[in-house]
Amino acid sequence: MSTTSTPQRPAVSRRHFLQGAAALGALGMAGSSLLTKGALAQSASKDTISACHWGVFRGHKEDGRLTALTPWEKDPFPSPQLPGVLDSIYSPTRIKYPMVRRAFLEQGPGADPEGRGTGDFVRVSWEKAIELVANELVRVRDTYGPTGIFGGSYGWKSPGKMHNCQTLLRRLLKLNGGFTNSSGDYSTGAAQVILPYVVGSIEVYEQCTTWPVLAENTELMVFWGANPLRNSEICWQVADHGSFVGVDLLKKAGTKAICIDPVRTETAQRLDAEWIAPRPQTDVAMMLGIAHTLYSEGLHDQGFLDKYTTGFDKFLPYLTGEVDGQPKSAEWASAICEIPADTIKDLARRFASHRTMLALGYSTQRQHHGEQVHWMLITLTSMLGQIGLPGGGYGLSYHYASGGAPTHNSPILTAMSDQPGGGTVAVGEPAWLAGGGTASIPVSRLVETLLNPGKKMDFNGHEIELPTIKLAYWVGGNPFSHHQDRNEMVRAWRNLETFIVHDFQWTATARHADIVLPATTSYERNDISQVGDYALSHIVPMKKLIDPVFESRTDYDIFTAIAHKLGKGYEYTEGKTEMDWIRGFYEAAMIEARAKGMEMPVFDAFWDSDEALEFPLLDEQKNFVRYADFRADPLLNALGTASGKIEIFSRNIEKMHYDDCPPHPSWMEPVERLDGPTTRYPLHIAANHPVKRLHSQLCGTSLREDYAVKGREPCWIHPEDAAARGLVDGDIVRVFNDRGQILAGLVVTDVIRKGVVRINEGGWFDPVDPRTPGSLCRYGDVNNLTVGIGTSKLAQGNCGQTAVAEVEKFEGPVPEIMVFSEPAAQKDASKT
Ligand SMILES: Nc1nc2c(c(=O)[nH]1)N[C@H]1C(S)=C(S)[C@@H](COP(=O)(O)OP(=O)(O)OC[C@H]3O[C@@H](n4cnc5c(=O)[nH]c(N)nc54)[C@H](O)[C@@H]3O)O[C@H]1N2
Ligand SMILES: Nc1nc2c(c(=O)[nH]1)N[C@H]1C(S)=C(S)[C@@H](COP(=O)(O)OP(=O)(O)OC[C@H]3O[C@@H](n4cnc5c(=O)[nH]c(N)nc54)[C@H](O)[C@@H]3O)O[C@H]1N2
Ligand SMILES: [Mo]
Repeated sequence: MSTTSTPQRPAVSRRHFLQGAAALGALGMAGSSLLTKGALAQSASKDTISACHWGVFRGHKEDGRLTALTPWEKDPFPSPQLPGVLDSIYSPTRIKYPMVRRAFLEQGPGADPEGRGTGDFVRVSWEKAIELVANELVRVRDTYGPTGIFGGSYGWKSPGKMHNCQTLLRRLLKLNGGFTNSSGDYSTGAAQVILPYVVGSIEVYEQCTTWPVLAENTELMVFWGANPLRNSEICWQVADHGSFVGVDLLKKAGTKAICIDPVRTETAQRLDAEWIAPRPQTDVAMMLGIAHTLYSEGLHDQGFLDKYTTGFDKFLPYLTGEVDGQPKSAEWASAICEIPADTIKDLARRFASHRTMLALGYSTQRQHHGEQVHWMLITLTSMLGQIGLPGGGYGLSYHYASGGAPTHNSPILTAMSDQPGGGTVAVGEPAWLAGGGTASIPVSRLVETLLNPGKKMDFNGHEIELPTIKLAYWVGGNPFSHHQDRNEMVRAWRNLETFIVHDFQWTATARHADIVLPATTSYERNDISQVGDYALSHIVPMKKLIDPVFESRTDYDIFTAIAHKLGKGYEYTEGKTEMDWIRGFYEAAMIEARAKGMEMPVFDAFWDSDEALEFPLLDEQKNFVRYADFRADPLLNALGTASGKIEIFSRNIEKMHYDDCPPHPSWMEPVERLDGPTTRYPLHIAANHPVKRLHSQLCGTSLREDYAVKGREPCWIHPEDAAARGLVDGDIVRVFNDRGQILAGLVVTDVIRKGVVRINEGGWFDPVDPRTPGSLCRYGDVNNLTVGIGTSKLAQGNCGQTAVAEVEKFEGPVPEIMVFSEPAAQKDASKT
């Protein structure tokens, strides 16, 4: 069984961190105090500070009820989603009480699994709920072994070092003897597995050359499927919105921008970028066409390739067509991506003749054969030879969590370990990396596992045996939103005997659970975090703003109660309260700060100040250039690859002999794509990340009124595609393929490429008949349409951006949406 895991969101690489520390000493900042007495006194009258993925804010309370969230004074671009955050606390979709599915309660585990999602719940007491959960954890462990329990529980749980519900879950499951874990994530599942072979690190979450350096040096900024002005609205920790500042710097500098994307994005519009819209999923072909032009016109940098890379000689016969008779010329690429050959050649010449930064997003690897795109981009930029120069090369996180916002010189807050008795651990090295589970599967292969227990699966050079899973326990994630091929998933879920969920929202996942436990939001408990995944500019108190609403409890309290029931209460808590843990994380940071020559205020002063604690920004970090050190000395600063260089050909991958992941970047047809050779439907579905949501979060709030069309999830379509189908703006349409069907509300717009429709991920799944897989989704969950296969045998990532479908006008009576209210049976159910 492979235990390969990859960290989800490392903040800064260790190397940068040490550089920062050294620089600080040089600046003679030793002993400087970070929070003055004046600053503490001044803030006494302000509303309470708190924070979440969307940023720092202050909560205003009247009569015990939160009435407003005001953006933090220091947030340069506060998120327009904040009103939705407030609404999520009190919305009709809030889970109020512990609930159990009636068939499960009356007939036991595994009863009537087809009835999941029908909303037939019974309200139970907390005591009863805790007992049911504890009994199930013991029963399934004793019957099937610990791997019968799935605790992978992926998703965007709230930030906060204390109430990390996934750590809390794994801590409990470890005390119960173990569990099946998951590795990787849905964001960069393909790239994070292949890039260690190419550049020696997962790279996708590494800091990029900073925005100020770009503004000063970059002549051509290419946003390749990358949209900072939407995707950096949030962070995995607390959003700093530094990418918005960065894009403004480019705007002021007048930097020329190109957007390669089926959508003319917010970023493209803000920068008046040239818009190039290839067929989705054909980017590798287009990059090959550019690379071929560079080579055939002698524009490539052979010196860079010789000094800093290996394997170009093995890739070249593929590029020129020597091995397969097909030169990967601009003309060849044009036939695949539908961008004129002249445009492709022109791009090659402009890239080579300017200081060019290629910013690549994640969507292009969330596709069948998604491993190839990042590899090919790095190959292309290696040929351009600008990697490590100020403003040149490539960046893989300019669009994400404000990558490129300069990193402040701060200590890293520790967090609770998922190893009972393990104390605290450094963030960026999650405990589940070291501890793992008893077994582990690639995160997006759960449905495959449920359908094929015992099957052998290829994964990253290993063969893993898929475990038999009978109980899934989900906290802080929404698999009935995030996973692909919803109907296959609904069928697979029937193999579970028990499904337990904590959430504060009646998501489709909660609706499909057997036991639902109401968690608090972050705003009903205390916690602590850092601002900016890359910026790390402040340590911020995430203060409790109101008491828990209805019967909700913190995940920590819920798990503590279960641990007590299992006779492991003390092991679980180590005798510590919420505030004990938070104080501990802060005080560990104090020690680290002191070692770096900075004096942080004592915890009580920090906590009572209602302020975020700011850390200094050093010139060296402000002017950070990715790979400058590697470029300066490739021997001393060798990469973590087998050769220490960028690998355009990988012997390690070659040894795996995978038919769907060759040893150098290659164009391979995905299972389906727009105008593909075997594709049965005429429109590509771009399942992008939503503007006014975080995935499915806030879909149940008043924010929906800003974007829903006749109450449905919007479906953007090009005017010509609409006209060809007799459709007009505002129509309710049915979008369908062989896998599923959804309703959506039509938005006719020319900011989308012809042949592509856009339906954002995260719309709540609302099947007309939950007992019948394939039933119409009334609201518009796009994952009814996407494919459920893995990207390749190498990474087994998800393919959330692989889907084709057809759109037609919906005829007949429009079904009422049910998913934004409580499950009906709740109201008349009596307490047991
Ligand atoms: N087709 C397609 N599918 C996709 C994508 C795509 O691009 N296209 N994107 C993929 C990507 S990149 C991702 S990251 C995933 C996102 O998938 P998820 O992260 O699963 O999506 P969220 O909607 O953020 O779900 C988080 C859930 O956790 C709950 N929650 C938050 N805080 C807490 C807490 O403290 N305690 C408890 N108990 N619950 C809490 C929220 O209410 C919410 O229901 O989706 C993936 N799916
Ligand atoms: N507001 C908001 N921000 C978010 C999130 C959110 O839910 N809401 N989610 C966060 C998370 S978890 C993640 S992982 C990141 C995701 O970051 P990404 O995966 O980069 O985001 P996407 O929106 O899926 O896609 C980015 C762009 O790629 C384009 N695109 C799609 N397919 C193709 C293609 O085949 N080729 C090309 N060239 N372009 C294509 C899309 O049109 C879109 O403009 O975003 C994060 N930021
Ligand atoms: Mo993600």
